[in-house]
Parts: sequence; structure tokens; C-alpha cells
Amino acid sequence: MGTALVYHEDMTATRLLWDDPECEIERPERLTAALDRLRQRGLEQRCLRLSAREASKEELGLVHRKTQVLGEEELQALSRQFDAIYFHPSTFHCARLAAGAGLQLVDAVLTGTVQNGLALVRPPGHHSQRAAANGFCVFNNVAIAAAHAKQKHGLHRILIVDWDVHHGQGIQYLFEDDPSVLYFSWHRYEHGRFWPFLRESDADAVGRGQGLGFTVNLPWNQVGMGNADYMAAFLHLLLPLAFEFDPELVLVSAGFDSVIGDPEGQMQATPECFAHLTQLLQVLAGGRVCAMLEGGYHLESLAESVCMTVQTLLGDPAPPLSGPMVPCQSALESIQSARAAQAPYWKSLQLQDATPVPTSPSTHSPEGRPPPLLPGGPMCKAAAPAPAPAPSSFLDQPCLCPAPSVRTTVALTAPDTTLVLPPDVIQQEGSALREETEAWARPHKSLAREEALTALGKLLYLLDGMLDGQVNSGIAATPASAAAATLDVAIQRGLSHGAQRLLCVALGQLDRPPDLAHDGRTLWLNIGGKEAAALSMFHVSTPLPVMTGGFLSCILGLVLPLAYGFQPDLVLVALGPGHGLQGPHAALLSAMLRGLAGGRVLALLEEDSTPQLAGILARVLHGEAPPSLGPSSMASPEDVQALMYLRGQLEPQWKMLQVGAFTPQK
Ligand code: Q9C
Ligand code: ZN
Repeated sequence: MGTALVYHEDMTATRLLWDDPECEIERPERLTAALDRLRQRGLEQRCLRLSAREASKEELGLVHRKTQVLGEEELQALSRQFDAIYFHPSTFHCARLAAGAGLQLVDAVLTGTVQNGLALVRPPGHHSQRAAANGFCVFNNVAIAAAHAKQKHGLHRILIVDWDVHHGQGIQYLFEDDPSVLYFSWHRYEHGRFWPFLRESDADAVGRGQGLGFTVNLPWNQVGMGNADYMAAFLHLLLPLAFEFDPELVLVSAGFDSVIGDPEGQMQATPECFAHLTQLLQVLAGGRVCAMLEGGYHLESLAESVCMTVQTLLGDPAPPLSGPMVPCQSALESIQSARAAQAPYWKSLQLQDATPVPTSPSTHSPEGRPPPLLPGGPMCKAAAPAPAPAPSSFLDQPCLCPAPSVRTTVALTAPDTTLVLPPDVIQQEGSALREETEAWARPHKSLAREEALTALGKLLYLLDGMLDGQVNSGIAATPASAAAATLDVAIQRGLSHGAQRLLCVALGQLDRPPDLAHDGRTLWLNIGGKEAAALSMFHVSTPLPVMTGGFLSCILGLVLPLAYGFQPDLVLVALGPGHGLQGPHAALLSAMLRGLAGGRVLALLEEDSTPQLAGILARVLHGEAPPSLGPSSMASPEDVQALMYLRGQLEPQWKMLQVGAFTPQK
């Protein structure tokens, strides 16, 4: 449905006219660097360009007490009345354009003109308060947009995600007693020793009155937070609350001073991380995401990260994250303390009283089963995650993966005319050579039948297209009786034709292929197994959660932490016999797995799946937003118990699991 890019060149006019080392980093080149890079990458041209308009006095009045235009001689004197602020003769015009750009973006998304978008603006907004400019911010662009979405569009639940490295205290103050706005901010805090030095930036500031639990602060107490820390914060803190909140709109205070290289933030996360953060937010609110620029002072990091964000809003798959996915101790402590502070207000963080913490896996590991085998380091050398890049190496190499010419292919046995697909999703005609297909099928009895062979030929052709880089993702179908064997062949074919690490998420009754080597190249995850069991760190099985809340906990607290820790370069997701997943659940899982392997995801369905299911999966793999799940029920005691057991087994090896779903309070 499209991505809007809202901009006006006039916003480059405001600049610092005197000497002030604190303010000089907020300069016009921030906008031109970002825009030039978007053009260079061909991304600007793919967006709906909207020329920013000024916000009206009434619109500014939604948030701010009074606004006045001052003479030039008063500007410097006025600047001194605020913390970290400069005014220029053009500042009020620019600030009204910045606020107006946010309003246009929200209007374009909420009227259905576009699916999502970015407003490239300055001055930034999130520090601005009802009657005070602060921290380079004049009007609070995101807060005005939120108030407008409530007043003019009648929204009841708006999520604001502030990934700028500073605390957006202005947004916090404006909505602290308002339960219709959930405000999440992570920020450099250093136990209160970093600007703006506020006690209320800490994790125990959770809102007031009706708004208790609707302010979520994640203070970073050390610099150097990286991709693993940011991903852990989303998986284990923001997203559980966000799904429970079920927003109608997501606003992003998109500051990029939280990216590696920025002088203010001193963090380590790479620009690609912001593609992943964006993609994770796109599964909320039916994909209605409005990002507005806040900080970001390293021009190269800023430009690259803006490209990552826009590219992801456009639906392109996120480039894989590099570096070891191990959150640092300080990050884990911060996430845990924020979870503890929020737990009274959110079911998704609570452990039900009825659930005993299992000390032995008696209910989940029947007698006779060998004890869980958790080898310390069976990962073969070739499969070990790449070492962390040198801090500045990302600047030397282009971060874009070569885009496959075809993003998504549907390879059903008989091309289905009732399928509703985006125009550029291809229905595949081709099949692998008959002889080759038969050779792969030979060891499997269930692949002897003609129908199974036909389906296998189509699957192999699709898989080869993906491994060659011609196709990014796809769906294929197989007769139910041949599902396990077809999956087995797909795994072997993937591993022998270039995949270094293959993640297989098998839903329903699908057993791990018996001849699969234990060399760490395949991570096998079965959802819908009889019991929770970790036979090795690469062979995990869990029952299908019975409730939506349990399903979300399973994805956020188990599947994605394992997947991001494994860093696969190919993902197979198979809906096998008795998978029991409803369309929206299957769509959400697929949408989130798309963050792995550069979006190289092959979904395997049963032949008698409905065209609706095939259609929804094809659209999601193509980059469309999955439908909202609606209000989520709590996880059942069985769901909680299975997850806690697996976490206990796997956490020593898979560090992204730490502080995840249902940590018992120590
Ligand atoms: N070195 C935004 O990013 N100066 N505002 C802090 C610490 C103020 C940042 C000094 C930074 C304001 C939108
Ligand atoms: Zn900032």
C-alpha cells in the first residue's frame, strides 16, 4: 500500500548562529545527508513524496501552551532560557513544518493513502514540553501527532516507540497519566549521570494515575550497547507489552544517535539493527507505522540508518545482523529491572500463581528418555557465528544485500486462481528435472506417489531459485502424507547447495529427520510436539501453545531468541499434519521469521490448506503486515511451564533467551 516520505527543504534553514559546542551537532546537513543517501539508493523514488506543511496554531495547541513569533534580537536571549536550545530567525517556521510533517504522515496512514512512512524533520521534538523548548526540540512533533490521532481520528490506543538515545522526557510528561498512549523509551542513563539527568528517566517511572504502566523506561547504564542488547530489549520487554496493548497506530521517535559512531550515544548497534527494529514494529497495528526523525549526529550512521528504516518500511527484507548475539550483563540488568517495574501492570510479564516452577522435567520428559544433552560446543567451525566487526568496519562496506529479482514466489502444485496475491508475487510454473527429483525422492517411501513427486519437483525448483539468489522467499505445498519426507529433502538440498546454517521451524507432527547430522548446521525447532524437550541445543521441541498469549510468549521468548542467536542463512517453516495454527498466528510467525536470513524463508504447506492460508502467507513473506491478533489472552499454565522448562535447559547455550518470558523473580 506504499510508504510516505514527508519532507520540506525549508527545514534545512534553522541553524546555530553563535558558538555553542553543545548545540553545534544539530545542523542542516543532517537532513541533506539522509535525503541524498535515500536518493542514491533509489529509495526516495519508491516512496510517495509529500511536501511538509506548517502545523496550525490550533494543532500546536493540542500539546503546547502558547506559541509566539519573536524578533531576531530576542532569539539569543530566549535561547539562554532553555537547556540545550538555539533559535534562528527561521526556527519557528521550521518547527511548524516539522510538526506539520508528522500530522500529514499520520493523516496519510490513517486515511489509508499509505501503509506507513517517515517524516524527515528538524528541529526534533521529543524533549519539548508544554511550555518549554529543550534539547534542540521546539515543538513535540510526535506528541502532537499522537494527540491529533486521538482527537481527529478517534484512536484509543497509540504506541510510541522512542529509540533515540536520549530520554524523551517531553513525551513522558505529556502522556504520563494517559492510558491511551503507551510510551516506550530506551536511553543512555548511566545511573542518572547522563543528560538530561532526570530521576524520572529510570525504570521505576511507570506513569501516574490512570496511566500507571503506560510509561516504559529502559535506562542503559553503560555505553556500548549493541545489536543483541537492542534485540533483547524488543523481544523481552517492548513487544510483550505492545502485543498486550494491541495498538491501532505505532509512532516512532526515530532518533539515530543510538547507532554506532554517534558522539552523543556512544552505542555500538549497527544500522541494520534498525531494519530489524522496524520490521518487528510492523507486525503491530496492522503495519501502521509512522516514524519521525529525532536525533542522530553522525552523518554517515544517520544516513545509513535512515535508509535501513525506509527500506524496511517499503517491505524489503532486513539484512542479517552480524556479530555475536549475546546481550551484555548491564543490558540484561536494565531489561530485568524494567520488566520487574512493569510486571504489576502487564499480564504478559506475570507468572500465574497456579504454576509451580518445575524443578525437574517430570511432566515433560517421560521416563526412558535420555537426559537432555546440551553439549558446550558442538558447533562446527564453519557454522560458528562470524566474529564481531571492528567498530568502524560497517562504514566501509555497503550494507545492502543484492536484491533478488523476484521477492516472493508461490509454487503450489496446481496454480490456484482463487489466490489473492500482490501483483508482483509470481506463481511458479517451473519444476526441477524429473530425474533429479526422483533421485532425491528415492530413499523415501512416501515420495513414491506421483502427486508427491510433482510437489517435490516444484519445491526443489523454488529452493534452487532461493539458493541462487533469484528468489527471496516462497511457499510450496505437499500432500500431507509426504510432508515429513519433503521437509527432509528440502533440508538436505539446502545444506548441500550453499546454506551454512539452516533453521527449520516445524509445526505439528513432524519428526526430526533421522539422518540429520548433529554438526550444528541445522537448528530444528518443533512446535506442536508432545512435550517440551531439548534433546540438544540444536534439537528443540515444544507443545503448541493453547492460548494466543502463550503463542506470543513462545515466539518472543523462545523461537526468535533461538533464531537470532543461530543466525541462519536459510529458514524453512513447515505447517505439518495437525499443526493447529490459525491463519493470523501462522502469518505472525512467518512475518517475524522474515527477520532472519535476509528474509530467505520458504514456507511449506499441506496441499489441502485453504487458499486463504496460502494467500496470507505469501503476502506476509512478500512484506505485507500480518493481521492483528486482537486482544491477547493469557498464557495457560501448561504454556508457561513448557517455556520455563526449555529456557532452563537452553539458556546456558543460547544467550538471547536470557531475561525472556516468565523469569521467576529472584
Ligand atoms: N553530551 C536530541 O537528540 N546535550 N536531543 C547533551 C551531553 C543535549 C539531544 C550533552 C542533547 C540533546 C533530539
Ligand atoms: Zn537524542
